[in-house]
Amino acid sequence: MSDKESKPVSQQDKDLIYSKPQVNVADFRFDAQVVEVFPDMIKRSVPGYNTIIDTIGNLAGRYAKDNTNVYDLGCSLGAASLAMRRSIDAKGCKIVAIDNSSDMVERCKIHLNAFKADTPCEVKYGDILQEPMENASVIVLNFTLQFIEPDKRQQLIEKIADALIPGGLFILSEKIYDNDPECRALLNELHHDFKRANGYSELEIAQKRSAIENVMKPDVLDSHLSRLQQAGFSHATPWFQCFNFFSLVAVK
Ligand code: GEK
Repeated sequence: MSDKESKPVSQQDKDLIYSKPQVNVADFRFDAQVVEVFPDMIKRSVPGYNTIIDTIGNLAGRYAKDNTNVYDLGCSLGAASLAMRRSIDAKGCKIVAIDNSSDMVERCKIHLNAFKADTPCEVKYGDILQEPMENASVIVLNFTLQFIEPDKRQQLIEKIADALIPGGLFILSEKIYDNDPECRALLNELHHDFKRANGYSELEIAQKRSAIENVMKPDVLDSHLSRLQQAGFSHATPWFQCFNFFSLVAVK
């Protein structure tokens, strides 16, 4: 294991990926360079990220049932899996964390193996559209759906609904797009102020925006709610929103 791999998350590198001018800003990818700075990047870019991770842990403690699976879809470095593993006390429960970036998966395994826990966690390299899911009491999709092709999103939500046991919990967090141009501009400005306050320069904000715009396609809140309804979730409510970032819970 290299020095970098053994560093605690809190001491990992600062995100400087877009700090120098780039002639052509390439589309954003979850590659080795991003893995190095990911904990810093996501905390300084997503308002409420720590609150959302802590609450995912709390919710998993409440909803995880004995002898079921808990899925973390698009797990990145496993922050949600770690939070859930800390609070699940159901017996015979297993966490399955899946990501289609091999760099993320390798580092995620190191993070999860750094702590001992009673609940096993399997980290899998794979596409969440293809990987099997079954007998789930909790499924987490924390800022991942926005990276799935829009025409595959309904099919994924239906797959999640099918995999959940009755009473099972789905947690969905996303950046959202406001249809109203005035509100959209305001929420974007507030988000950019948040990034400025966290030390990102105008250049970093602008270059990251152009890197991500072809890759991440946010939906309006109503699309999320109607997808869930169509997939048969009987209860759904947003529990968190800060600017254009929100998280909801849905119960099957
Ligand atoms: C967290 N949930 O820290 N199959 C599997 N993984 C995918 C797919 C796919 N089809 N598409 C994208 N990903 C994490 C944060 S980040 C969000 C999630 C962000 C993965 C992708 O490789 C990346 O690791 C993750 O989804 C999205 O709680 O960085 O804004």
